[in-house]
Amino acid sequence: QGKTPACEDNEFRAYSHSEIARDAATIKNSVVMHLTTTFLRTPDSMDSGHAYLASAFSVRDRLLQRWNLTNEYHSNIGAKTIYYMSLEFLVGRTFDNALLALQLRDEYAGVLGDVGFRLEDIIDEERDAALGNGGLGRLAACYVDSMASSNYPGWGYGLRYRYGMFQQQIINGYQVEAPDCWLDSPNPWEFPRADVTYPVKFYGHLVRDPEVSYRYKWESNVVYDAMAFDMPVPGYGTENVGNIRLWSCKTNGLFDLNKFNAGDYQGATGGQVAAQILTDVLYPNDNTNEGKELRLRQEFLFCSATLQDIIARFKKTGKPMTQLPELAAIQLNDTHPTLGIPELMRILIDEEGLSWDEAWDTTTKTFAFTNHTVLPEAMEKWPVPMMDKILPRHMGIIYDINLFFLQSVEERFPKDRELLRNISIIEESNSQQVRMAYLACVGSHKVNGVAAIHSDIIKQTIFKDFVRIQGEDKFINKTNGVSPRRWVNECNPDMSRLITEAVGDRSWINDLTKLKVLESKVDDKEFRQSWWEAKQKNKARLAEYILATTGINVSPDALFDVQVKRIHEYKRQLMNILGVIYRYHRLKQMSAAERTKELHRVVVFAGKAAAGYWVAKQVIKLINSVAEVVNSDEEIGDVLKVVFIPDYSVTAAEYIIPASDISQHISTAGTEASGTSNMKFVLNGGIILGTVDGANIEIGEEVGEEQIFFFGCLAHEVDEFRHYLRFHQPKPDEALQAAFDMIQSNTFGDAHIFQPLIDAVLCGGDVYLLTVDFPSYVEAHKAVEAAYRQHDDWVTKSILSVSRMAKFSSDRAVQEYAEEIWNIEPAPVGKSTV
Ligand code: GPK
Repeated sequence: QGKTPACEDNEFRAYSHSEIARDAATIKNSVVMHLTTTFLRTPDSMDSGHAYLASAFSVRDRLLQRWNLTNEYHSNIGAKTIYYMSLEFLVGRTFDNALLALQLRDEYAGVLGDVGFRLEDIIDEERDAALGNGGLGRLAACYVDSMASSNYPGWGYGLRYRYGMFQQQIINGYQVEAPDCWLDSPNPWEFPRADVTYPVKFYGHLVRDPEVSYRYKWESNVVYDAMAFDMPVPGYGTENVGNIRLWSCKTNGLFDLNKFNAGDYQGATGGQVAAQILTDVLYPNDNTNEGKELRLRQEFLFCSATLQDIIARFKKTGKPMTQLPELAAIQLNDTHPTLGIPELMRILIDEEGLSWDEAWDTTTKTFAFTNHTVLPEAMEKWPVPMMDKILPRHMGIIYDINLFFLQSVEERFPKDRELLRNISIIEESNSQQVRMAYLACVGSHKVNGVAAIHSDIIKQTIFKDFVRIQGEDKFINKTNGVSPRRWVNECNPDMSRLITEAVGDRSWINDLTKLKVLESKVDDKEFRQSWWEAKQKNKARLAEYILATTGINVSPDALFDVQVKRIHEYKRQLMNILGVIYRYHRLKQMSAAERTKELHRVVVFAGKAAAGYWVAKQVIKLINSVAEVVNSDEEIGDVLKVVFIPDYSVTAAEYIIPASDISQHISTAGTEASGTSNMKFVLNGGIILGTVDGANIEIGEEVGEEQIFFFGCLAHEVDEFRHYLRFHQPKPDEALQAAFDMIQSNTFGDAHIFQPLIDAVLCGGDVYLLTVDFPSYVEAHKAVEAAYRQHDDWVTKSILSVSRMAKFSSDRAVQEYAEEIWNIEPAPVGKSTV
């Protein structure tokens, strides 16, 4: 109504389909146009910031054009689409990634070079999109990258947080959090969609349908508008462009003009403030559930807007709602988006008029669920009274889902009260709680873990009874993967050039099985030399980065020993720094002559602690205190350096990972679901020092035991050790005791501040088994050192490892999901460009 009809002009259509020319003059023209008309600057007043923005907008033009063509094509052929729902997308930067995908990097470097800018400096002007905490959020970003590059019609759905992952400052050795105001400067990589806006309701009351007992009308006057912002996701070597659609709370309609006119200015904007906060901040929790009411409302805003959008798109086909699973597959990235299940039920029953059984069948065929952790503190549970107040209709639907589920179980296992209590979606504790993992499991047709060991563990623990009831086939494994575009080609140009030479072309970037040819290069002297030099160059680049961010000078000739990830007790950064302290202790005992024989080592840490995680923050303080003492000890010099790089991010990882010789993945066995940086390190020619946990195990299987350093107790031994340590005093070995002694004698400042860390081991039952694993950890380090001294063998390990890493591409992972869970096929737009 009131809108012009679709365009009948074929010239218009032809223009929209003809690809923008790729020559230097066209690029230059487009950059200048954006500089002058999008940013109101002249070439004479162009600084590197505006050079970035103008270039980025000109690249974005190309992406948006392809975005349109991709969506037009997919809707024309009626392609089934995968919707990846995730509260986190840890995207990082886009400019370089897009230039590589479009294969226009050299062209842009040339054009910018003509006006006196280095492409590397321009790339550095971009801020990370840090809408995630760690592995889970980065996995989501890698998966949409793979969907686009493998031509699967796929969208990510998430929230457009105004403040992403906080910026970490280190002040006096402590972490201090500052807001990440990433949207303060223009963001070329999002496209606002004012016309894609949905109302999302909260609170209110229910009116029962007079005819159908389970159908309700939900009435409330608390309604917020969620507006879409689209982030194009360039596919590499294809014309497909994917999309991440992020919701932002729109507040204009909530301005209270009457209150304003009456002089109540604060009251006038109160409603706006209440709404906006819903999409203001990313909760900085990794592997922990905070259980805050605002978080629940955030999750619902996300789920409701997303489901409304998916259904609106489906309804354009005119097909009956029961056919939704034929055109849409929805993947739940952990339990955070689980409210999508009752929200779809509500829409289908209350608004679309389906029967309960039709709605349930449609819902369970549409949803699938990925679990990412077994840590009890991470399990999402919401108090029933809270859910009932905020989402009365959904609470009712969850009760009914639970009732029907328990009835069906009761039929098959009559009188097993304990079984019913164990599997109930409602936990009958003092105050009732909704167990989101159980709801996600019951409402999905497939449940998967993220590495083989993890998928086994969830079948034996949290989902044990569900396996018995719903059958083995529902519970499967999908080992994680990482994008070779960002995590090799983009972050490691020198090694990538070598691989391209060995393979003969760039096809490996979309097909890591091609890495196999590296195996034939392992004895090629020249190749080996270049391989080593590429690593040394990456180490020199990291040394510069370390100097710039910490002021510490490190030598690229040392062994680079890296642990970068969220700070968490289960990841055991504490064990690492205790190992460093023990090393320092030994070095101090040696004569100067003995010390000259020691292998030089740079120990690098980086990672953020959740703002409220006190123990993790003390670990950061301890690392920085040790660094300060060790680095200024003239006796030690370059033999040992300790570095904590502040503000770990995707971009920091792109500097750090290609420069590592050895990286540590040392979680207590059975606690790290998969890990994904382990894959990135090995793909960049680094070697792992790790426990028999998560994807370390499968990496070891692929690269061979010569190429990985394992230590520590095994997952099936953990319970027994923990049980023992609950009743017996843990006994640190001499090495660990020496480290404790050094701390307690105030070597690293006032020992009192670190005593709680020691107490957690000696008096708190040593839950993460430091006393158990420390001796083998020290031995493993010795083995690493001996191996690194055999320079030639080390290069062999590095090349062989990379050649055997095909399995850990996110392309392989996404293909498995597509075939075994989503039932969806690639739909390439136009021709391949590789
Ligand atoms: C798991 F439960 C969670 C979480 O809240 N955040 C998060 O990043 C991680 N994860 C696991 O800890 C990793 O082992 C895993 O590789 C990653 O998710 C992706 O699956």
